[in-house]
Amino acid sequence: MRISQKLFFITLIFSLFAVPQFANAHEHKKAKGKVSIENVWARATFALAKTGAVYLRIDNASQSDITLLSVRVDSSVAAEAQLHETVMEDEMMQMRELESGIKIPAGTNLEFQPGGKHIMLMGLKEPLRASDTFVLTLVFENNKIMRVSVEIKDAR
Ligand SMILES: [Cu+2]
Repeated sequence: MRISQKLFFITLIFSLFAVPQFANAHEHKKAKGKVSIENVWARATFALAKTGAVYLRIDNASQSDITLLSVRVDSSVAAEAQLHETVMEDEMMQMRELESGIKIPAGTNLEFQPGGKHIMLMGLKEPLRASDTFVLTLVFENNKIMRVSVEIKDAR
């Protein structure tokens, strides 16, 4: 096997085993030493919306620092997904893309929430309808990939 094929298979195997743990409101199981993605949801949009936002929490209970590099959704959901932060500029709330990703030190959490860091969907193909779901792919450093199901909620 050539090196590139080997790398492909290693990546594939990793992504098969990197099944994220979904948080459950009633039971809080947290495996020690793992990276888990919790409370994944997106806000339902109005009919003609071209952008949407996804929120979630990344719990890095592992011994190593990790870096979230980028996020992706299928092109049937949106043209692009970006990591954004909200900042105050000239007394105005502005959004800025975090192009070099976000580091999550070992033993810490990263929270994406309304008014703060969020995952922005640009060029929505269809509005996000409450109770629908779609898949979000999180790409970490070292070719580590996690896929989570995003639940769309009516949060007005
Ligand atoms: Cu944004």
